[in-house]
Amino acid sequence: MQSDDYIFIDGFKHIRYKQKTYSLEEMKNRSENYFKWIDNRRSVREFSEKHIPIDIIENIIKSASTAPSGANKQPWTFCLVQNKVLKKKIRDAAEKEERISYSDRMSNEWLDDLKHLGTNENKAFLETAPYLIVVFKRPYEIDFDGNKHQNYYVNESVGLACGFLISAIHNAGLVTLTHTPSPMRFLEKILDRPSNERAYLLLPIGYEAEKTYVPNIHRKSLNEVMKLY
Ligand code: IYR
Repeated sequence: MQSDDYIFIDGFKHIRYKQKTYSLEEMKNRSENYFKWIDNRRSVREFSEKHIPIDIIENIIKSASTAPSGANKQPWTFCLVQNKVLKKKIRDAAEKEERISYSDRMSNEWLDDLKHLGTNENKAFLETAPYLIVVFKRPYEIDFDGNKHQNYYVNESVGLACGFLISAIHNAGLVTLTHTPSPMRFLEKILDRPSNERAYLLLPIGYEAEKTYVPNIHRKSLNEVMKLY
């Protein structure tokens, strides 16, 4: 019996893969519909406290963790915070840093650039959202003997995983925003993370608040973002 389900390359098993394909008409519809769907995603800063079953969030995190990564090292950890005491600790620490950032660390040009978004040092969403996902990058792994092993393209890999995460959140009909309190090392301490993890991004996740408004901003046109050669 011969099978072409798999082959070996340099002693490593490679399994047969076939991407699902569509007719050109279906491709046109699917690509257009996907664009319309994802173009509808917005960063939301006001959350409802409404509970969300954890298995939904677990599916979302599993989706994020399918992102490509350097040498398939998957150099990320998603800390899912639902504990109210921890959420308050994170909010207090984030607001402490943000107060300093808004008053001293950010340049006037930066503050001007943010004005139309209406952000400030108040981060109530860190307590109101039913869950926070704190994404950590892992620049290296530590083996059982304590030896360090570098990961590759760590920022790119974790950035891609966060993109997948945001898309999975939108797909579930939930909202999020990419929050980057700076510096954000307090997250490593509060969540007691191992020495090879660095806080990368903080995302509250939940339903939007009853009546939510978002800034009236627009995407760049295709002409601005694409150059055909
Ligand atoms: N980290 C701050 C400031 C901030 C910075 C950028 I760049 C934004 O796009 C939005 C906000 C905050 O979260 O408020």
